[in-house]
Amino acid sequence: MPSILHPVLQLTARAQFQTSAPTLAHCPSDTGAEVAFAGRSNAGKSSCINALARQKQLARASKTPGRTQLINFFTLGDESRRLVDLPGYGYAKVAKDMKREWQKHLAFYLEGRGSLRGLILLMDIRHPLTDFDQGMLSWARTRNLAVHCVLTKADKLNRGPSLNVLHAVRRQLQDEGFTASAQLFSALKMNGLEELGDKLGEWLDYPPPAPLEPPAGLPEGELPVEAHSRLA
Ligand SMILES: Nc1nc2c(ncn2[C@@H]2O[C@H](COP(=O)(O)OP(=O)(O)OP(=O)(O)O)[C@@H](O)[C@H]2O)c(=O)[nH]1
Ligand SMILES: [Mg+2]
Repeated sequence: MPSILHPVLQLTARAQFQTSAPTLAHCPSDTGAEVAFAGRSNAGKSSCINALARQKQLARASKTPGRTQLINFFTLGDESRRLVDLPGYGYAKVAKDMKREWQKHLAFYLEGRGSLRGLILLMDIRHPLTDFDQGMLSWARTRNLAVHCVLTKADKLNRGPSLNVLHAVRRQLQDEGFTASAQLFSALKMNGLEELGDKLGEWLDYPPPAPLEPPAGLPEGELPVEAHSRLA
């Protein structure tokens, strides 16, 4: 079990559902910072958010792929930091028209959202780096958007084979010129939360940097004489 002391995991444990948006126009105010969870349908996006939130049913997790069809926002503490559960892509059984609609709104969101700091790209460890995932990586690279790959359902493989997949994914990312990082994750076993928490903290600027302490013995707001002369 990860240490509850991890500051970002304390923050994500305060996750609350904010709103579901069918289009970019319905999204909450584009301020602060947010991290979006993307990936193929059934990859484990909602389960990952639930694990971070330590709640079973915050984001809907389902055995029926294609359940999350809206852009779902979750606030962390206040509205200035958010996690976003994106609709899964690549689910074959969804009607073509509907698929095209989602893809259009997904593209608008990814292109138009100023507060988007990074993309968590979730991939089932048994099917990593599909064509869809590679398309997403290429697309993120053109937009200069940071990506962190999370290999989900790592509990489905033993430790050795899991690590082999992780190393192979990292190698392939590097060979193809992607700067994305990668990690193992299991929502079932709650493994990989701290590593993911580190990445979220980096992107969400959390915990915020401590304010600079004035040097001991000086009244607040005053610089030592030498500093004044250096600034002059
Ligand atoms: N064994 C195992 N199963 C998992 C894990 N994470 C998710 N699952 C299962 O995988 C299925 C899909 O999980 P979701 O979290 O709903 O996947 P999703 O990516 O949100 O799917 P969409 O909303 O359809 O795009 C569910 O049956 C989950 O219980 C995990 O870490 N281990
Ligand atoms: Mg989902």
